[in-house]
Amino acid sequence: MMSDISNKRQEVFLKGKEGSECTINLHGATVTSWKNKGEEILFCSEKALLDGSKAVRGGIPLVFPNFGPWTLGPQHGFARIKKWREDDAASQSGDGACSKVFVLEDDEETRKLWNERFRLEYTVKMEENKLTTSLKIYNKGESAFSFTTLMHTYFRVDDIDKSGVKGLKGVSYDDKVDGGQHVEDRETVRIDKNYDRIYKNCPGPVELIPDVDKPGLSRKLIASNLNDIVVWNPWAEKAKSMSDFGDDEYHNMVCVEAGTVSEQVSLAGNSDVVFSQQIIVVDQHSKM
Ligand code: TA6
Repeated sequence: MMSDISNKRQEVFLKGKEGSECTINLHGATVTSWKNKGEEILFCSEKALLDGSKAVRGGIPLVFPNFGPWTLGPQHGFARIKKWREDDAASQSGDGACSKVFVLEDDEETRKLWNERFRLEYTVKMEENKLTTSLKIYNKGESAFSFTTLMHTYFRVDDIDKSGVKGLKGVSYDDKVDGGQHVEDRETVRIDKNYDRIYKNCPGPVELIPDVDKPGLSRKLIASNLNDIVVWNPWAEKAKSMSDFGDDEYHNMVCVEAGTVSEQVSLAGNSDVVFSQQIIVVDQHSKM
């Protein structure tokens, strides 16, 4: 008898050596945890809902087919709140890597919102010191469709006041809090208030430095086809307004999100495109 799976955790695990483990919830195919050699790299709110009632507040929610407020449906689109299925046949493991593949296709519910035929194939690959998330988007229809997409990665930090983001100097950004367009002039962006910025057409990898007093430690984000970087922290006031986020949890997270959001992507009928990010744990002090 089919259980009511919408109310149960539907988790899939990738297990590696030395305490490395990745957890993916079929709700939104959301990576909810990545422990690299036992160290949790991602942030997931203790109040996050995993029962399918709303997007997971943490990990790596997937944004498709629309980043931000959407006249046709829920903010950030439906991909992060739909139930995905695991493609068992595509799972792989060996030579120090293991991966799982998840699939979402259009259905009556999505077509009511966005009348397009699509197939999404999402691959989560875990290696030592690296997590790669790749999203392949197929347009199953005959005519082109347009979308924006983003990997909404929540990184864990011990203390937001000590953290910083490198690699954004000289990049223009839309400031969604204070308004206007600006150019970043800092080598390291420090977060000291509500940040909600879209850095556009970033030339290269960005790095999250969890503690600027330990510059040898970072999380390097190398994106492919995802040229915009969103930096977000709700800070104190917004944190209090979020029921699935602890009032003080803003101290322990920062979102650094690779996406293509500043312009719509047009995908021709019967074709596909791949977007991916590599998150690399850098520890320059570790033994080579
Ligand atoms: O990525 C930044 C952002 O667009 C913010 O504006 C904020 O809304 C955040 O996403 C979280 O959105 P959510 O719909 O998950 O509450």
